[in-house]
Amino acid sequence: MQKLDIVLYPQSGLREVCKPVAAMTDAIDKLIDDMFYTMYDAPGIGLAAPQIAVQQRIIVVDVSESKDQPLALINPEIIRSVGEISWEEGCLSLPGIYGTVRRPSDILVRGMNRDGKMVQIEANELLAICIQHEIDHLNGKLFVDHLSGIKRARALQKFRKLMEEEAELAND
Ligand code: K1U
Ligand code: ZN
Repeated sequence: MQKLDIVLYPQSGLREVCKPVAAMTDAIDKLIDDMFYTMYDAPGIGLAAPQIAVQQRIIVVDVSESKDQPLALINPEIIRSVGEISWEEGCLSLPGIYGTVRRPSDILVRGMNRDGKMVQIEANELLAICIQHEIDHLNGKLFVDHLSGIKRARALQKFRKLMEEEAELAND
């Protein structure tokens, strides 16, 4: 398995709408293995293909504490959503930045699993939040886009500052 580089904001690939996967292949299966490896290593609870510079509709998530409940979905679609939940989200493409996002708390999501079978999954709380966060990535959307104008501006300003500081440290 291979650890892949994670694309950071403001790279333009994070703002693209990803293409549906036509069919499950060995190459997609390997990509999913690499995505899980990269996600667990980061560490994160989710990862979407555009975060590793692949503009295809693939997500992986595992919100379990024991890190033994991997879920990969290809061409995921939310077909029902109800309720409301607020959660402080982070993003591997905006490391060091957090913000409270309000989303539906309960969702029904449909997609293909890595065996090529169509599945429907009921998700709530953190799993529902994480799946929605990852599907947003497939549509070129980031969690900061859910924040109010001022909070979004502050979060992005903080991220630019963090990146500048990191670049300065690397040059020392
Ligand atoms: O898609 C991503 O950028 C991954 C992101 C997913 C996510 C986090 C929080 C709410 C919704 C979606 C992350 O995994 S950020 C890292 C993180 O949240 C975490 C890392 C280690 C342990 C627990 C959480
Ligand atoms: Zn993210």
